[in-house]
Amino acid sequence: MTSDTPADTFSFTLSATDGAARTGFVSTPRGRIRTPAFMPVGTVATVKGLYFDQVKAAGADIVLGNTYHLMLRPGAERVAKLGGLHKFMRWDGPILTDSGGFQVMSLSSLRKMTEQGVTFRSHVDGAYHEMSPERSVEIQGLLGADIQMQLDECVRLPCTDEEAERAMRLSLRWAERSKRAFETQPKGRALFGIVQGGAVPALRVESARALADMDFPGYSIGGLAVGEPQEVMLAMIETVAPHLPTTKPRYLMGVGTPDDLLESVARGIDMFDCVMPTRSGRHALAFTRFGRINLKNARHAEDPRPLDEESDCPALRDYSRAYLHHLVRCEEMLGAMLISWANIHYYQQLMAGARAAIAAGRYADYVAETKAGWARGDL
Ligand code: PRF
Repeated sequence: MTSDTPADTFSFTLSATDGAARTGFVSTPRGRIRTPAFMPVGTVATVKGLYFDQVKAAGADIVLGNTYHLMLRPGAERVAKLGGLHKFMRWDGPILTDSGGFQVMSLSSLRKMTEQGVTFRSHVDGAYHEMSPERSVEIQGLLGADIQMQLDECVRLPCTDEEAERAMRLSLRWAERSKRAFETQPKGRALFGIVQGGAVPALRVESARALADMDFPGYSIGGLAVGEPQEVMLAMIETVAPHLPTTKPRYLMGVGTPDDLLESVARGIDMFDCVMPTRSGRHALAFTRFGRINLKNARHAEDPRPLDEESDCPALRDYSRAYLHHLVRCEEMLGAMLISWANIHYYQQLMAGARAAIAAGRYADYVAETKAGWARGDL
């Protein structure tokens, strides 16, 4: 097989490690995902404010979709009838879908969790819905997702040890059921198990080991970045990573800031997703080599400089800060679009730099240099 022949199976190849940091690629029938990877979030079949051409040109190999949102609108059966999510939204690379467990927790009202699954009221129209591990996998299959997530229960932190243990054990039972439900899907797709266990190291270890025994093609770490300080999140990653097989990708769900990404890569994480670059883009906050720049701020009103004149992204290179500030002040949609584009590009650059640095055995230097750039600012 030559390097550009699509794989017909799902696999993970490590090319280099540097301390606990790893670089390599995930192969799927729809293409390769270079790791460490940042996956832009396309909740309702759109990375908000960007064309998929821009997402791809920024360097993203994979995007994320959400079972919860897409089951409510436009509905999984409808997407399947229209030829699947890739065709529907015109993205031909790999797609990862989240299972819905986390979104039910954060968005719906009147949730009821039972052994069977979760019933909830839609945040869109208040209608009642049911989701079981089997139905979540069925929906992800109808969407045609290349990488799918088991249904899990994520609890906010802080929580009691009892609560963390109950949700972790339920998630393990749901992992088994999800895996069985996934068996009928086409070859080349992958289902990941999700580590839970709150901020309790023993529960995290037990969860990781039990999932590793079930032999998933990849492992997600859930239940973090849900209210705890960064140091707790990083400590949990350090606790969990040694219990996951080194030969499988590790995905830290819903994380994070550029700093979270660098620190998590240093502890062995391969994949990330987060709404932060696009959500912040809609709130006028740009992530750059020089740190965060809030374009609402009046100090930008007469600044003719672009966000980063050395970037190869037009959003960073070609538009003045004064113009971006003006668009934001006028609440013009182009402002949100340009800043979201700049942020997606910056996140991809950050991961490209991490991959190169790990391959060169200089990841610690890369982290130090990148953070020095944020601290120095651009003034
Ligand atoms: N579980 C699932 N999706 C998630 C999370 C989780 O715990 C998180 C937590 N950061 C984000 N997205 N299924």
